[in-house]
Amino acid sequence: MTIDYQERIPNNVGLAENRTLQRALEHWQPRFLDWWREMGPSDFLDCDVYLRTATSVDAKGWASYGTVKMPDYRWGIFLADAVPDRTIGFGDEFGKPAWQQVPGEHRSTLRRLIVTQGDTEPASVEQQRLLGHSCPSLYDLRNLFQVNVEEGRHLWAMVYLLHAYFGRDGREEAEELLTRHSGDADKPRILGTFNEPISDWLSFFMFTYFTDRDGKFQLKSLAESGFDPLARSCQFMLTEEAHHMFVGDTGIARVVRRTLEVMKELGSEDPAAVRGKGAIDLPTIQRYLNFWFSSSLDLFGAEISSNAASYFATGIKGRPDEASFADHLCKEGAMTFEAPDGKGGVTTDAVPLRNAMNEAVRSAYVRDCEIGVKRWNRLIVKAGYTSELSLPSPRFRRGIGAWAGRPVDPAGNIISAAEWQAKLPGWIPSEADRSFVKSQMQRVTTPGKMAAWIAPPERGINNLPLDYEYVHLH
Ligand code: BYC
Repeated sequence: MTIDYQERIPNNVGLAENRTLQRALEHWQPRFLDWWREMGPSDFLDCDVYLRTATSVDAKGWASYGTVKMPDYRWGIFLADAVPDRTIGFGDEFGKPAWQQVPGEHRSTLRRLIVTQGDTEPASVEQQRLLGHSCPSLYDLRNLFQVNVEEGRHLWAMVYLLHAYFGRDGREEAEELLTRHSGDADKPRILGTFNEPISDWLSFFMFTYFTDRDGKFQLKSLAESGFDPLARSCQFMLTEEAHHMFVGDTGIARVVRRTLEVMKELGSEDPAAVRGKGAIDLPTIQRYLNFWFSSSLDLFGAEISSNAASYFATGIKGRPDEASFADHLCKEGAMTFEAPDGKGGVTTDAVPLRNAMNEAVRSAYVRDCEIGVKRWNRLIVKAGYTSELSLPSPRFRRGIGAWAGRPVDPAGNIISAAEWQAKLPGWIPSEADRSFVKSQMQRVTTPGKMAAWIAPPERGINNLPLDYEYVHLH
């Protein structure tokens, strides 16, 4: 379905036919723009950026590329096409018609999930707002801004649902989404990872690889929802999310490639020598990986969750690709997982499937994360080295669930609290690591040129050459 760009708020939801809703959203729009100017990419409002914008929601033809100033980006409301006679695909409501309105009994749960999802979107823009000042290339700067404007649109997607389906409470929640801020001591963002600072590009690539991938799994789960407008919103958001993970995956690969080049030039793997040449040594990359992977694991919630069981039972939130499972009821059976036994050992818990949904989705996420790690390791092997990057154990540095606050090393061994305290600084980026990485973040804005710590990408955007001026800075 083509999107109407003549409207003040581009949309494919027939906004013009619902004057009350249109007025409410037009009232929210200037607040969003104020937020963007204040909390979005700082000092780049006047730049011309080569961005893609959605023009239709079908899989092939949705992206149109052109030069835009970010505040003029056409943020809008786009739902994937409706599936005629769609039914709920899981839980106790299996086979019943999907809901076109919010069932009264699920109102507060759905609102809460939509708010939680919506909260992450502006949070990530806030986290990344200063990165433009230290971009390693114009290509990367453009990708950062593409990610930012699309996260802004994802916020629009959730705000539309709040306004259209949740009355006054929904409008109030939409306002609140612009008043909580990432890292704010008084009004932080809802989920932990979205309050972590992203003050260098290595963190940005880790975040887009690991945290946006949580986004993929959560959006896929919500795309199965019995609440059809939520399912269709998330379906379309997923097409945009794919590029964000690409930015992370290729970004980390390029950092690794550059490091390997420098190691070869030097004939040494010595981290200090690698740093001396302006590249980021592999152990530092591993520490950043440990930090963002462990933080992102918490975003799936606890292993045993009555919330998750009830989302599934009631048809509110399913599993990614629900159709690929044989059993959509999950009334029987259990999932086993290991938890600390409280005496320094490990015990195996069997949890009814519905209560273990968070863990099932987290396990699929871990498998997905491993794909990139294998790819980066292939680069290392190809360059003739034996070191490896690896995902730390999912027990490591957890803040949510059975392993929360437990002293566990990256290999998954339970250790003493004292050993944990002493060794943690070597497992995640230390202050010295962060200040070294930050010191390398020198802004490079000559078209086609890259900072010393990152290799060029394999190709440009939309078949344009690498030295295309993706952002015109004036
Ligand atoms: N931090 O039963 P439990 C994305 C809370 S990312 C703080 O274990 P549940 C994006 C939880 O809220 C995807 N609190 O968890 C990526 C609950 O609180 P209450 C975002 C946390 O409810 C990059 C309590 O702990 N989307 O899109 O089964 C850039 C115990 O709850 C955390 C969603 O998250 C945490 N990490 O599952 C831009 C989807 N984890 O009720 C965007 C919507 C748990 O005791 N959210 N808690 O006060 C959900 O589906 C669920 O809320 C969660 C938690 C999966 C997050």
